Amino acid sequence: MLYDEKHEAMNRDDLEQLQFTRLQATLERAYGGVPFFRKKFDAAGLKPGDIKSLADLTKIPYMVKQEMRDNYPFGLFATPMDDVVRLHASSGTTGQVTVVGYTQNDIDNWADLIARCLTSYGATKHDMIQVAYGYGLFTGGLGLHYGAERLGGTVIPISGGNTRRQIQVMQDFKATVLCCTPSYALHMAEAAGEMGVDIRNLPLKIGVFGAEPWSESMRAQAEEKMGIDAYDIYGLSEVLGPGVACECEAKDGLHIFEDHFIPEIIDPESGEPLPDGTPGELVFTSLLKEATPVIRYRTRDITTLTHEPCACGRTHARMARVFGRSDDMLIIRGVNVFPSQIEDILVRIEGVEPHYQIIVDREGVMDVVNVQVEVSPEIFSDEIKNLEKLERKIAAAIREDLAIGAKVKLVEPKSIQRSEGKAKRVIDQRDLQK
Ligand code: DLL
Repeated sequence: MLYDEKHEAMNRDDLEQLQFTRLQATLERAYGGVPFFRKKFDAAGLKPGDIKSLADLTKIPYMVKQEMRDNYPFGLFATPMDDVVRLHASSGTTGQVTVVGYTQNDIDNWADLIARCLTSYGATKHDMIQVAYGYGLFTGGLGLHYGAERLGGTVIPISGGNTRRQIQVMQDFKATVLCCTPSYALHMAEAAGEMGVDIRNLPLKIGVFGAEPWSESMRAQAEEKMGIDAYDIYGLSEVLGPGVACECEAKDGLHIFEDHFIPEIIDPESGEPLPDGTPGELVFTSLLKEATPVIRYRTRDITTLTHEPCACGRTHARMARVFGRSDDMLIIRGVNVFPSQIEDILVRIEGVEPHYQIIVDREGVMDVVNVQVEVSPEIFSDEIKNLEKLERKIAAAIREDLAIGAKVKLVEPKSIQRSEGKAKRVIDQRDLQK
């Protein structure tokens, strides 16, 4: 089933024509309304009118997250604040936040795109949709919420957390669709088992999982343990929130809503465009967003694109599941964390050396973060109880600043391997490829 057959199954020529018309309007709006874009275009010697075809898009310089941070909070807004009806922010913590705005049209378009996703997973207005993504500045909860209402389903706006209550509500309200991160879904399945509830025997039939990398083996586990079909949903706050791309019944890549976004894949080192099938960094240009348009925004997500036809009838290009990042951002239980943020905390603590390693693993279904930190020889020869105290102090600082739990271990001076090039700060032992 297609929610918007006219746009989702458009033939390529018509789609490209539509993209170009919308691109021109976006460029005019950005150039006219946002000094940042005007400066950027002027510096490149470009005017919106110089973009005479979709191929000309490559003349425009890329946009990066740092530029969003530099313009915090509202510097990239293309509409007056009176027309902005909602704000969201990326899930990064202090210092890393980027703010995005939505006009009423933006909210309407977003709801339509989520309704498309839910339809492609087989949901209808008869469904009872439990939205267990976090509500708030994070786009997950409210994004899914409005889309589920647009579809006409019944929304349970439970937000994240309080797992026993999630299971109770799922059971009592007879939820048929569950929206949350894949790791939280697996955690729910475990918790249900402990409560003596077998989710397979409940009416739940569809999982709408995203916001973090996951794997085919996680899909298989979720489907088996919950008796559902689990589908991938992708998006990022800077570009929209959830609903930039979603899987269809074929579960063979995520259709990118190309009537709203132009995707590109580039070499993260050289910035050169790459052909279909070659892994690279995903770049998006928004075509309809009014409040915070993006032009050639580098997501840092690594994937491949394909324009091969899909069995479902949608003509939009597909991306493979995201299988890496071109920066070192980690997503720990849904919270975006940069190693540099951990480093900032360590350097504030006396006796700690700037040599550290972050080891991320998955125990059962939960992400576990171990931080190994070198200490000065004087500290290392101190009593065990003082070392333990210091470990607790660092862990508390990490929890307070970054909202993630980490196990901290102090290690001997010079025991962490030194690198000759870039330091390898992160060892990610979670196997997300399987
Ligand atoms: O995570 C939006 C979202 C909410 C998507 C709910 C899906 C469901 P941010 O907090 O800005 O927005 O984080 C965006 O999360 O650049 C990816 O690295 C990662 N990500 C999002 N969806 C997926 C996915 C939301 N399906 C960043 N698979 C993105 C892998 C994902 N990674």
